[in-house]
Formats: sequence, C-alpha cells, structure tokens
Amino acid sequence: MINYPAEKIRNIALLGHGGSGKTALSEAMLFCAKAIDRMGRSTDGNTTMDFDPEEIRRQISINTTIAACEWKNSKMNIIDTPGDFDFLGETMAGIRVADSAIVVMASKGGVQVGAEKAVRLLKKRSVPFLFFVNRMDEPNADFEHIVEELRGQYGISVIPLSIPIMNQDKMAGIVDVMNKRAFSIDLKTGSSKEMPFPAEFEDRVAKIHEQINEVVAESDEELMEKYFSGEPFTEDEFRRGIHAGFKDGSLHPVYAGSALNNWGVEFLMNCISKDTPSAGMKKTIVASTPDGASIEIGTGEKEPMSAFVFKTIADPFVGRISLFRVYSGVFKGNTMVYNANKEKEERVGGLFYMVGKKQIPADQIGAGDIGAIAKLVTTQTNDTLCDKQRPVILSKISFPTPCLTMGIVPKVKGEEDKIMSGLNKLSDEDPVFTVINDAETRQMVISGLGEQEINVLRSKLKNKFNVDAELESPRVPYRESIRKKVKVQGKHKKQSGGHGQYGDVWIEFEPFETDSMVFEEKVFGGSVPKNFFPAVEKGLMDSVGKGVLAGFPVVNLKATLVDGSYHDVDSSEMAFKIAAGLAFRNGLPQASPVLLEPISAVTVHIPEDKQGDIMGDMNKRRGRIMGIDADEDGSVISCEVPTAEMASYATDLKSMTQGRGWYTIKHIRYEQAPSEVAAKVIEERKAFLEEEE
Ligand SMILES: Nc1nc2c(ncn2[C@@H]2O[C@H](COP(=O)(O)OP(=O)(O)OP(=O)(O)O)[C@@H](O)[C@H]2O)c(=O)[nH]1
Ligand SMILES: [Mg+2]
Repeated sequence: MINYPAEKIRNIALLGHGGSGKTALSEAMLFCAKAIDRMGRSTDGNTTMDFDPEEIRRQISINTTIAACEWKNSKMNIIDTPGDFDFLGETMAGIRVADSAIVVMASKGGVQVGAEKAVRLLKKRSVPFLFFVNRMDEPNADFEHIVEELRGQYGISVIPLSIPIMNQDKMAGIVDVMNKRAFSIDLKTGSSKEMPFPAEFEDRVAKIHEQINEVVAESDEELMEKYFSGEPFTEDEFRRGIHAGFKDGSLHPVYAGSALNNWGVEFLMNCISKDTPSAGMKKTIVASTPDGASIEIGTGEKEPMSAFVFKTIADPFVGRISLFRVYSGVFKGNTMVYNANKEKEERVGGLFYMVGKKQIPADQIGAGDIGAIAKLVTTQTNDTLCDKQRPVILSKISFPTPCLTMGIVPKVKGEEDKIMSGLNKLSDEDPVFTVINDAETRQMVISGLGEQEINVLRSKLKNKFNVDAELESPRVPYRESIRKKVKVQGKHKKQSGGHGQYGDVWIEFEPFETDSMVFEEKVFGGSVPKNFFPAVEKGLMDSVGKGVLAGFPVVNLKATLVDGSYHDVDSSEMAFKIAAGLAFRNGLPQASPVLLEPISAVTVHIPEDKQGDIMGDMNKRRGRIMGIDADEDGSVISCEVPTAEMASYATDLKSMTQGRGWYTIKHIRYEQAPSEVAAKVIEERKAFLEEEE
C-alpha cells in the first residue's frame, strides 16, 4: 500500500444500532476495494472486522476495528464500531479519529435507538455523517418510510442521494440522484450497469434537486444570490455546496443498499471519496503543551510529528499493538518517539497499516493517516506520541464512566491475585472498566457499562489468563452508630500465678458528628495514669472497626475516658487496651445502636416520555426525587437513593428505556436504615460472618 497525502485519505467510522450491518458493510466495502477476495459473514465468524475470538463466539462486534483500503486513487480507513451500548468506549475511540461517519440503518422498523444515539454522539462531536439504509434485500424493506422518519426526526438536512429501484418488492437498481442517472444491479455479484433513467423517478428526483439547491444556496452568499436570481448552479457549484453542507451539518445524505449482498456499496464508496471531508480538511488543530497551555499546530506533513493513540490491542502472539492517527508531520518507523503524556521516549520498531487483524508493513505513516505499532512499553490509549523537540498533547477521548458494579470472585479459592493481575492487564485493551479491592467489604469489585462488557472480561480472564471468575452482588458498606449517651465500665482483671493483669476504665460513649471516632480524656486525680491513655485509645480504635450489631465499622461516635483504676504492679498497656475493648462491647448495646446505610446521589438521563416510569421505579427503590430538569436529549432526574437498591440499576434502566437511558451514581452520605431493612441486613451479615469464620 502506498502512502497517500491527507487530502486523499478518508477516515470514516461506521456507527449504528447493534446488528444493523456495520461489519457487513465494512466487509462489502473491502471487497469492492479488492482488499479481500471474498466476503465473510459475522454469523460465520469469518469477517475481517470481527476477528477477536470473543466477537466470533458472540457474533457481535465488541471492538473498534480499522481496515485500510484503496479506492480510486484515494485511501479509506474504515473504522467499524460496535453497536452494543456496553462498548460505547470503543465507539468513542472510533469517533475520535474519524473525519466523517456512516450511520447504518435497518430498512424497516423505524429509527432504532442505536442510530439515535449514534447521531447524538456525532452531533456533539461535530463529525459530519450520512445514513446508509441497509438490508434492502429483506421483505418489506421500506426506504421511503425510513427517509421520512429521519426527516421527521432530524429535519430537512436529511436528503436521499440514492434511491433504490424496486421490482416487485426487491431492489433491482439504484438511482443516482445528483447526476440523474440509473443503474441496474446484478443481484448476485452486486456489480452495476447504467440503464435508461426510469420515468417514474422524474418527479421525485426533481423534488430532491430542489431540496439540494436550497442546501447549496445556504452554503455561501454568492450561491444564495444565484439561487434567488433563478439561475441554475453549475456542476462545480453543486459539488461545492454539497461539500460545504455535509461539512457543516446542514446536509445528511441518505444512501440505500444491502451490505450482505454488496448492493449499492460501490455507489456509496464513490460518494464517500467525492463528498466527505478528507483527513486534510483541517489545516490546524488545537492541542496543548505539556504544561497545559493551549497551542495551535499545523497538520501538514512538514510539521513536527504528532500522533494520537486511540486504541490498544493485547495480541497474545505479538504483544501490545497501539493504533494511532497521525495529526501532523510524518511518523517514521525504526526511530525514537517521545510520549508527551508519560514524558518518556519510546523505541519504535516497524510500522504497519491494519486491515482487521492483518498487518501491512509501512516504512512511514503520514499526517491524516491511521497506522499501528507493536511492543511499545509505556504508551497507553489516550497518549500522544510526538517529536521530542516539540512536545504536544492531543485531546483525549473522554471515556464513559462505568455504572454497573459487581463483586468478582475466583471459582477456585486463592486465585484472587490472578484475577486482579489479569484484569489489570486487560485494562490496557479496555480503558472503561475499573477493578478495586474494597478493603472495607473485603470484596473485589468490577465496574463497567453493563453485563455484556463484564462478561467479555470474564471470558478473556478464562481464555487468556486461565482463571475462572464468578460474579456476585456487590457488598454494601454499611456502618453502625449509636443514638444515646451511656457511661460504662470495662474491667480486665486476671490473676494467674505470678504477674497479674489489671486495667479498669469508665468510658462515656455518645453520638458525635465525625466520620470515625473521636477520643478524649477527662480523668481527674490520676485514677488512670497518663501513660495508659494511648493504650485506651488504641483499644477503642481496634474495636470501632467491628460494631456490635453486625460487625460493620462504627462512625459518628465520641468516647471520653472519665474514670478508672489501676494497680501498681499488674497494670499494663495491654491490660488497659483490653479493658477499653470491653467497655466498648458493654457500652454500645446500651446506647441504642443503629445500622446506617449508604445513600447515593443518582442522576438519571432519560427520554421525556419515560419520566413517570422512572420516578415510579425510584419510589420502589426508596429513592427521593430531588429535582427534574431538561437537557437537549430529554429529562434529567436527580435523586437520592439507598445504594443497596441500585445494584442492578444498569440492567433495569436499560430495559425500562430500551437502552436510551443512562445515569451517574456517587456516594453522598450515610443515613439510618429503616428497621425492617436493618433487621434483614443484620441477619444476612451474621450468616456471612459465621461462614467466614
Ligand atoms: N439480509 C441481510 N442481512 C444482513 C445485511 N447486513 C448484515 N446482515 C446480517 O445481520 C447480522 C448482523 O450483521 P453485522 O454486520 O454483524 O451487524 P453489525 O452492525 O456489525 O453488528 P454489531 O457490530 O454487533 O453492532 C449478520 O447476521 C449479517 O449477516 C443485509 O444487508 N441484509
Ligand atoms: Mg459489527
């Protein structure tokens, strides 16, 4: 593969609802471009893009995959993203390096959630996009209906630039709207041949031309004047207007075809190479210097090199592969580069282009292009590699925050470390999930965007690190406290043979605003000598970790040493420590101990029409609604909910909103748990502690 200048490169991402046909479309595009000689299917596990064993097993995409191909004197880097919302991090990585995108749609059933979400993401990031109505081979495929729905949802910027010619419910050809030409399609091979323009399309095409004229007129003042004077646009002006409209988001062309059958794909590729922005469109970009100042850098090949690492693959044979897009200058193989985020130099071996998992060696990769490199040591996803003389940091992918948390345990006892180290290695490939060892609940917990993501990680643990992991409910970090002030004695006295043990304390326990325990002493007349105070405090501190109700840590507590007695010979630090512990265990049951449960602040983002359902559900979870706001996508409900009620919320919200809703969750404080909740927790905890012993 030759090196192309940025003006001849198209970095195009494929987004859309799960299963709409993104991977199939990538396959057809690669086939048209002769990068592969036969088309695989995701159901057969032999596509270029879904090469990961986890993808083959599940028959869905879980990674963003790149395939480079050449098309009519230009180059396309196809960026195939997963449709499943659990892999949103991958989709974000794909969008980060794309200059434009195709939203792949099904040919019936309206605009699916996945397409809706894709459009939202692309608009937020100002990535120009077009629609491809796929699956035109299926019975009852209805192109016009989808176009109408899209126009209803996204307005007049949605304009079909190809229309399928149907013959008895089957697609038989395609109308090229811009050039008013028609092509018949060989249904077996997908190849097309020009045919006479069918008269029944005259009116439809004339109407679309009028719509396009309006978009073209809007694109600049000169064209607007021409439009109003009634003069027709030249072909060149037409193209210029389309280009501008596409770039600024006032035009979203719609194309039609069937990826699986390779219908309409060649036509789509021609349009991409003509009308979508090239990688060289932006002449400058904003980056930052290592000390955080904003800096504008040129994107030409003569500039100092900068490249952004948007994805890392942990290949079992080759090791780590870092995928990057070059933003300025030329990335040369077999040199040293500077990682500006880690402030370290890295030795670079050979570079290559990726076509799925296949690597095509390249001696250098120029500005605008996407490449890969193996075996970098310190570089991770989101790092910038650059020329050491001009260190810059390119803007990072802001990955989604995980919301589903589960406990993770090995099937075979003792393999906890294997799980931890395996997951740490996997976080190279998947920067979204987190794993921690929660010291308080003594549970290893993993957080991700949904069950599917966590199950993929479990499967990788098994296949790559040979450890079986199981999931369990996350343990809730309850606390205990008291509501009454009490004064109690703790006395430790032992006389066994020679040296005895003697410690005696009177301690007042009372509720107090603090995250743990506050210790004071008010001893008069030396009833407890000063040098034993630290031992008393230590004895209490050792005790607050395990409350008297259910062994949870005790908070909001003040302990004051008020009195006691000692023995000249038998008193020791140890004896006073034990005495303090006894006072704690005697005193707290008398001080109306209560169970505290953690409360989380939860912000739920949902479509407006789901407001009632979501609030009703929050009520069932003992949640309090704190406010309802609106954002550009619908309603935002803020509430405070006992954390224990939120364990399966990621999955529940998904099903209540068909995947449209999302939420954030943050611990805010502890509150006394209602007595029936407390009784249940205490009972379960006792069983758990007994089992542990
Ligand atoms: N009939 C028909 N089936 C198609 C077409 N395109 C894709 N499919 C099938 O639909 C299923 C899903 O296709 P994929 O290409 O894997 O869909 P995807 O959008 O990549 O799915 P995810 O990456 O998992 O979101 C597969 O069984 C494909 O063979 C098409 O044009 N017509
Ligand atoms: Mg796919």
